[in-house]
Amino acid sequence: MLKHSHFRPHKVLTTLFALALILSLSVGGKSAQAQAPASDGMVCTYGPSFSLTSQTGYVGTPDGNVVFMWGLSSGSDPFQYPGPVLCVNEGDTVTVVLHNTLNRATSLVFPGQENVLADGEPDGPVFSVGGTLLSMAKQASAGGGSVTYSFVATRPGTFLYYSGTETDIQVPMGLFGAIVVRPAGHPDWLYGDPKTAFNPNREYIALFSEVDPMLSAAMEQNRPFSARNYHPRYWFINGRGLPDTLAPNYASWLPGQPYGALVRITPWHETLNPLPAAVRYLSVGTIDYPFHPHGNNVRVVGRDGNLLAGSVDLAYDKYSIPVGPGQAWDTLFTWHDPEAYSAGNPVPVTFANILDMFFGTFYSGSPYLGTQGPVPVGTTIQNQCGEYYHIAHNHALYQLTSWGAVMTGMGTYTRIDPPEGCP
Ligand SMILES: [Cu+2]
Repeated sequence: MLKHSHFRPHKVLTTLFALALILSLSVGGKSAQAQAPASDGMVCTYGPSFSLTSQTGYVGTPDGNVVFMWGLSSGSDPFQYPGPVLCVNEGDTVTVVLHNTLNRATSLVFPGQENVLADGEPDGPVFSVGGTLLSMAKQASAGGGSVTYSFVATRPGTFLYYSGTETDIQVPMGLFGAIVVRPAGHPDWLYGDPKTAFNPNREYIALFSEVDPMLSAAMEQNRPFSARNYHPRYWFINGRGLPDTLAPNYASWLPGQPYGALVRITPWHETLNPLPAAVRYLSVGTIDYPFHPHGNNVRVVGRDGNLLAGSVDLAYDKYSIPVGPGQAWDTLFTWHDPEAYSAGNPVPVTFANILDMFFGTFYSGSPYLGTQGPVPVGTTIQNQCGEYYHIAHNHALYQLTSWGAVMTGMGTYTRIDPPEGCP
């Protein structure tokens, strides 16, 4: 049903794509809620001192399954997957106290951070007396152990933290999260360069992960699991699969999966909306995820804590964002409305009779941004003000499934609001 087009689609195509996707979503019986402004966007847990507690819990998947997982929560918060987004400023001395309630030792590593200390001593790999590698970092022992890690956040960017113990088990089981380091004095820049400025009301994160339910079952039942049998069946953004990715942050029906993944944007306008959105892409998966905001480019301005600039600006526009394991891509996202179609400047095609059309729950009833039109009686409509919805997804289409359920998994929407905003 989803026909792919690798050029910037005409707005009519945009609308039709959205319709096709809405059609596919509406058969899932699990429709997502429309978004209120405060309910989307990156959720920061502010530091620079953090307390993370490892614990067990369950996540819901789009095929109706419930999967046992591990997760890291802030302080005494209940189980969540993934861990909190730790937001700090460049130059901060960051401390993370890990409290371990699991029945096995665990630890945390902070790739991209230098001179990490564990309980005040330089951190590093831990070996047994016989020389076997036990962990990449000092461990918090099973059933109540703790370790205090600290480092100075010397460079802006987007980073990961994750378990340094049994990483082939503990990372896919959920012991990971993101760290956002904001440039000193400029919280609304991605890096210490004005070219990376973004609209602070339009800041997003897309943390990609995957889950093998057989690994989860083995851990729940305390059975051994061989990494050679690893076979992921679920692919997530911020811990949720489509259509749950569209639901608000802290949706009550997703208690262990607090973070949504809807990217909300307003068309570029010289005075009303001159700044782009920021989208920070990260992955803890095992292979590349060729993600794209379907039909739109992003501007890649940084990778793994490195501003793409030297003596010249090295930022570039990119259609597919193939986020590899452990990588971070810092991007700016702008949406243009070049044709400015409206009732007074109509789309030059003939529309089908209303009886020959299928209306998904997010369609406004009009092809014009900011306009709501008639939909057949009885149609459920979640469109709020004539906004558009447009797919953004992993282009490896088997990863746009949930154990075979198509058009779920690693996908979300871009929501395009009218320039005057949405009441
Ligand atoms: Cu696509």
